[in-house]
Amino acid sequence: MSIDRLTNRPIDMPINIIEEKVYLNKRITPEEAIELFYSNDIFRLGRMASYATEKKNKKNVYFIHNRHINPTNICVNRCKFCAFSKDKGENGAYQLTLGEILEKARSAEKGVSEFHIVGGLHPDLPFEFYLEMLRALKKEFSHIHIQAFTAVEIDYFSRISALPHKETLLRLKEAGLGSLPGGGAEIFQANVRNAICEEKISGERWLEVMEAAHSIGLKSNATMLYGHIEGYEDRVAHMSSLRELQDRTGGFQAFIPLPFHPHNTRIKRRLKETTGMDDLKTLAISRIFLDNFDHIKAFWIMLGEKMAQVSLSFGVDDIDGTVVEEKITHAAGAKTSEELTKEEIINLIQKAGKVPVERDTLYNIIRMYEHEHSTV
Ligand code: V47
Ligand code: SF4
Repeated sequence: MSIDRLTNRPIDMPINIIEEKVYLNKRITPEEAIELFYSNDIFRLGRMASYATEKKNKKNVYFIHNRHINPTNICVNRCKFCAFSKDKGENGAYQLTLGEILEKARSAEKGVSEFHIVGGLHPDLPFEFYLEMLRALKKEFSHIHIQAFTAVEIDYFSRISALPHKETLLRLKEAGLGSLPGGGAEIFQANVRNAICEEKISGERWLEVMEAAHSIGLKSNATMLYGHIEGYEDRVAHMSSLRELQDRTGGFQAFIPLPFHPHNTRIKRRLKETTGMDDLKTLAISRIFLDNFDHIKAFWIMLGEKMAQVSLSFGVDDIDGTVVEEKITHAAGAKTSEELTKEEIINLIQKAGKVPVERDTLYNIIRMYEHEHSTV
């Protein structure tokens, strides 16, 4: 057994064995994924991840013309890592009326194809409010896809309406819900989850909601919040649960690792932001490990534009979208802007040597920018 010079860790599984499996299109095991996390051979990880993504997506990098709307930051959960949420009545707490939500939707640029809507678990708003919101948005913007409500919100709606998950989702779908975003997943492992968000539904329940959504034809994404108190083993266990569910349902579209932003949060153990090395490793390993996910997304708002651009050489094939207004990460100290124009996104992708592809929420191609070159 040899010793890794950088980490001083025994190497009992040389990377070239894992590498061989990747290039033979074989699934890697959780143990092998953990081994990759302990490696600092970032170029090797990038080559493997690029191989894995190009097999699925060629040189295409997807983005969407979207607008985020957060109807309320009032939340009964108050997760320790969340700087966005407030108690009712607290300074800075807000709750948009239906009219204000519609105003935000009306302010969206021409060409927007998706509204991305997530918010806190409000103590008093009835389930009917959310159904009404979907109906009103669909009535005025029938052509715009609504991707809304994390699995955590869906479970909350099911509790306040006393309906099973599937019935809750069916009613939302009937009112206009098009798909689910991937939030609320955090880290599924109970010891970590209890330490950072003890009021939140368990990892098992998050997966049950997604299974119910997939069973009625609603696609979804899946996230992982990393860089707080979890270890590499927790990240891999989290991704293993997602890979297992995806084998059964095929309903996940993109996996989105979200780097923890520590400012104004109640997680004191780690006040530093994630490093570039950790961000690239996590994205690359997720691409290699989640062989049944079509897309790995770098949410540029959280990663920063430059890191998101570099990640396109580390397995990422989706860079999210125009966003316009972002409250969750900015409450926790994000320094990125809240909006990128389509032109700026196209430029980032082209300058990384990839082909920008504007997509809709379900990855139907709206336009490819194969032959255009910007000057910046
Ligand atoms: O679930 C909260 C995360 C998520 C912090 O599906 C934080 O396409 C970092 O899920 N530092 C909500 N992250 C956002 C989300 C999302 C974003 C963009 C695209 C999609 C998609 C989904 O934000 C939460 C939580 O994991 N979050 N606080 C923080 N301090
Ligand atoms: Fe509420 Fe979501 Fe923030 Fe947790 S992460 S406190 S559930 S808004």
